[in-house]
Amino acid sequence: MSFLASAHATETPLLGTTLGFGTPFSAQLLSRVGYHYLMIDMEHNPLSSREAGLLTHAIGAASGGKCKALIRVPSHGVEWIKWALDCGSAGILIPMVQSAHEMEQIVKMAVYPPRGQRSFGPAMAPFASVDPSQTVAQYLNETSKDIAVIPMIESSQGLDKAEEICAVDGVTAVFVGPADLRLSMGLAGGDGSEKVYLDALLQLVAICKRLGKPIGIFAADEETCRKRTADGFDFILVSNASVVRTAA
Ligand code: 3PY
Ligand code: MG
Repeated sequence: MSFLASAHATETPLLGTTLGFGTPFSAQLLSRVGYHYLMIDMEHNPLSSREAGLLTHAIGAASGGKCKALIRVPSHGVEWIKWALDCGSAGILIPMVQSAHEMEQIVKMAVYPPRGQRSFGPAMAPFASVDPSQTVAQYLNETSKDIAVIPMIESSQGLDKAEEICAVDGVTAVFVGPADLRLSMGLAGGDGSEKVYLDALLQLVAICKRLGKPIGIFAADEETCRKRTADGFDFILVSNASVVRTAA
């Protein structure tokens, strides 16, 4: 069971923020301020897989495993999914998933047989663990079964197909990309109070509650974070830029 399952069982969402810098020091610092997870964002930052691996290991070591590393891959390509998982991350976010068929393909790449076709080679993965005795065999037989595979619903098309996408066996949680979702609905900005948008969010929350899967979303500031908590989101990703802006 992925670490996000605990979020689903409580009223208080798990909180995380994004990491877009390749410096392990920023990962170490942020992993100790109380976030439940950090999202290493390879989609909107030119981070290499090597950097994502170093950041993943830095987060685990600096937080003693309390803070989990999720990696947002830049596309659905098998190489990104393989590298993001092989470095030992606790899960992957996959942008712009728009059909159950796409999701089935992603699960195949992310999960070992018999369910999927993930290729074997997690030599780096045990080093993401805080347990120094963790072996590749343990990773294969235990840890890899708890990995979070998280499609992002962030388009009108994804919204239309959300029920089928979220229901795919192997999807452990779901994440909403509000900015892209709004763009595809003809709306500007990362948040808003238009009925069509709020209805879409509640529809996605209802689907995930029905399926028993945690659902997360971006929130640019504290007020949005509170609104999305009230809407029933289980994990929230606070934008790092807004944290820095608030602090400045
Ligand atoms: C979205 O809101 O669409 C995002 O993916 C933000 O990076
Ligand atoms: Mg997006």
